[in-house]
Order: sequence, then structure tokens, then C-alpha cells
Amino acid sequence: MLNQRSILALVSSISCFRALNPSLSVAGKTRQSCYTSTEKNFSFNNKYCISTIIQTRGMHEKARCAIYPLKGQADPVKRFTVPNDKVEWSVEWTDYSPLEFTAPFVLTAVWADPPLDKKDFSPSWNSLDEKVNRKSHEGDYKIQDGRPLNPHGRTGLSGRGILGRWGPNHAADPVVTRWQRDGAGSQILNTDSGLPVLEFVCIERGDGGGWAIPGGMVDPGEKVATALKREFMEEAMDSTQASSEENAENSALVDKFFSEGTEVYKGYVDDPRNTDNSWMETVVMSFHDSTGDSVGKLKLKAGDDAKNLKWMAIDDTLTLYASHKAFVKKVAELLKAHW
Ligand code: RP5
Repeated sequence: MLNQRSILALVSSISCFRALNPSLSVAGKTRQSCYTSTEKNFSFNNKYCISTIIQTRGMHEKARCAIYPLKGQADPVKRFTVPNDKVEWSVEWTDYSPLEFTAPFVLTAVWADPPLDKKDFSPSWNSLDEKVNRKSHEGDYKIQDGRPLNPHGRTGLSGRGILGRWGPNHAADPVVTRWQRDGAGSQILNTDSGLPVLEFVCIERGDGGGWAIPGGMVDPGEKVATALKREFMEEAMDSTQASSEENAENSALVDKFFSEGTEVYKGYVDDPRNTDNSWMETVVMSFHDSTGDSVGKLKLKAGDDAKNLKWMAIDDTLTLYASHKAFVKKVAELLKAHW
């Protein structure tokens, strides 16, 4: 019979494993990761089952998409194909030669790092570098040839792509939910699971990335709680276009509603913009209105980077940006809702 230690040794030897359970400790380090489309219920305390599910679970997939997501580029930026068994840096791969690509607009953007060879630019990796948070939620990342290495392995592209920071690019994602109700105000139960159905505030990204949680980047020196509120107000309440009176009223409502939240995830995001040297990380918070009274007062309207908004019913059929489906699933589990 395999015990937990031997299963971990075996799984790490096939090189493709990323732990999904936040409480699972690998080599003395707690690591969190993102679910993939192959996810299934699996417990390390119950049956051990080595299968392709384990081999592919948690491994970044969208971060290896064939064509890099960049609009208005005549020639598509193509990633070097990275098969599952070559994702881990620990697997030697002498033929690996990814394209080096950083979008020209990133090189001059005020919100971005300069090139690594720029005089006077000497970032402090794995630490708070003045106001820029270069720490990963997942522990220390490696530096190779002066560059941070993606902690989830090869992506088929080096440089920063369209991300601003070398290493982790920090975001915050608010999952705002209410129960789906019928005309009489009663909760709707799913006929298969018998569990109540949740709805969450979902936006359609303006960059063509599809439907998503209305999250965004944490600015240098900004608190995650502030970024959660700011991004929600910008993308789901159109605060950049609203009057100052409207914003003051909305801000008070959001403050009240966001005063009680639960963290459901903190770590790497399987984002299609990730590269070998630049990647997204996030903190996901659940904000739930159990009565339907408080979110009803929020005046929702897509704004800023969002081009559309709706209350989206939550279940396993969702298709969302990056790892957002896994994040929403965590909220459904937390609230014992239908999935
Ligand atoms: C994702 O990108 C995060 O989960 C977050 O939702 C988002 C932040 O990037 P922008 O929406 O600001 O582009 O990885």
C-alpha cells in the first residue's frame, strides 16, 4: 500500500505534478496551484491513483497556449511547444529554445520594469523592492542567468510578453455572489445536486480574453483590500466614468459589502500572458450576500477594461479566463452551493 510520502516521491519523479491542495506540503514547502480542465475530486487521504489526471492536474496549460495573446500583431507571437513531461525546469531539455519576446509598449510603460540590463536597475528578487512586491505567494522562486524563473515551469516564451514585472505580477480577484432566486424570492435548487445555485458578478474582458472575475493588478504599495475594491468599482461599477457623488455613494456601499470576505486562494494564476520570466499571481476573496439585499443596492455597470457584465450562474460548465473557473469553484465549495 502506498503511503503519502511514497506517492509524492513517485509523482514528483514523473515531473509533471503540482500540488493542488493548499494544505499539502511538498519537500517542506506548502504550495498552492491552479486546477485545470482535467480536475476531479481526489484526496491524498483516501485512494491513491496514479493516472494521467494526476500527471496533468495543476500544471499550467493556458500559460503554454500556442499563440501568445497579443492584439494588433501582424505576425503572431508563437510559443515553443512544451509537452507535459518537459514543463518542470528540473527536466533537462537542451533543445529548449523559446522565443524572447517583450512587447514594445511594455519597454516604455511607466507601470512596467525596465529591461534587466538597464543601468541602475537592480531589482531585489523575492522581497519587497521599495514599493514593488517581488515576493511570490508560493515561496522563493529561482533566478537563472539574472532572470526570475516561472515557479510552475516552462511556458515556451521568455522575456515578459505583455506583463510589466519581471517575476510575479500581483493581482486581486473579488468573487461577489448571491443566491439565484425565483420570482417569489425563493432560492433555486439544482435538480441534480439539490444544492442552491450561486450567481457571481462576471465581466467580459475587453482584451478578448472572455468572461472573468472583475479583478486587476495591485499597484505598487497598494493593499490587496484596496485593489479588490478599486478594481471592482472600475470594472463592475464604471467608477472611472461616474460622477464624484455617485462614486462616493457606491464606495460606501462597497466598503460595507467588502468588509466581510473570505480568502479562497492565494498563488499562481494559469494566465495566457505568463512567460518563463514573468507570471500572474493573485489573492481571491469571496464576498457573499446571503439575503440578496446588499448586492441589490450595488449599481452594476461594466467599465474600464470590461466591456460587458452579468450575474453568471455558477456550475461546472463555466468557461472563464485564466484560472478563474477554479477560483469560482472554491467559492461554490465554501458556500456549499451547486457546482
Ligand atoms: C488574472 O489577470 C488575475 O486573476 C486577474 O483577474 C487579472 C489581472 O489582470 P488584468 O485584468 O488587470 O489584465 O491573471
